[in-house]
Amino acid sequence: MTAIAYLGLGSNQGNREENLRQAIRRLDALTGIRVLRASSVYETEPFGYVEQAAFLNMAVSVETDLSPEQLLEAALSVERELGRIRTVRWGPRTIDIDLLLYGTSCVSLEHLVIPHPGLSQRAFVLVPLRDIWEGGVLPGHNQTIDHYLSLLAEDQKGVREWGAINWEIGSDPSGS
Ligand code: PH2
Ligand code: MG
Ligand code: MG
Repeated sequence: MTAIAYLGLGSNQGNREENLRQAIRRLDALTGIRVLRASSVYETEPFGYVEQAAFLNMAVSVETDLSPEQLLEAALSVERELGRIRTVRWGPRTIDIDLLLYGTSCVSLEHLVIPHPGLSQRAFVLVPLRDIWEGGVLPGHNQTIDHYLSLLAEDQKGVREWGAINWEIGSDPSGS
């Protein structure tokens, strides 16, 4: 059984663009994960803990044979490979990979909730997701992305289109 899942990526430390690019390439290289589409990249004001640098945020869709828990573990392994060190909650990070959606499934475990519980309140997640999400209606909530975005009209001003990442193309001296 394969599923289509959506991941949210964010970086506000180091070479933010390269961190996103490496994260996508490494996810795609893992057995059982194939990256399908990548959203535009957005530069976003920090949310929650505001005394930190601006983020680059984006979303990707993947086709996966992994279970939700295996996919979460895969995302955390890529975070670790890219040198993420967890200090302040919601604080600066080289890379954050969040599991946003897994097909039309709802998951409610202590360490994993899908759809991602912050999704509907965060313009920096919703705006990139809107670029690539085919589903349209949030599982378990029956609301559209546009509905949530209409409630966040003000917050969207902190989300500016920044560019695109060519994660499939280009030479990579480290060979990864
Ligand atoms: N991630 C957080 C906390 N705050 N703010 C922005 N703009 N983008 C993020 O990805 C982000 C954040 C915790 O995961
Ligand atoms: Mg996050
Ligand atoms: Mg996270």
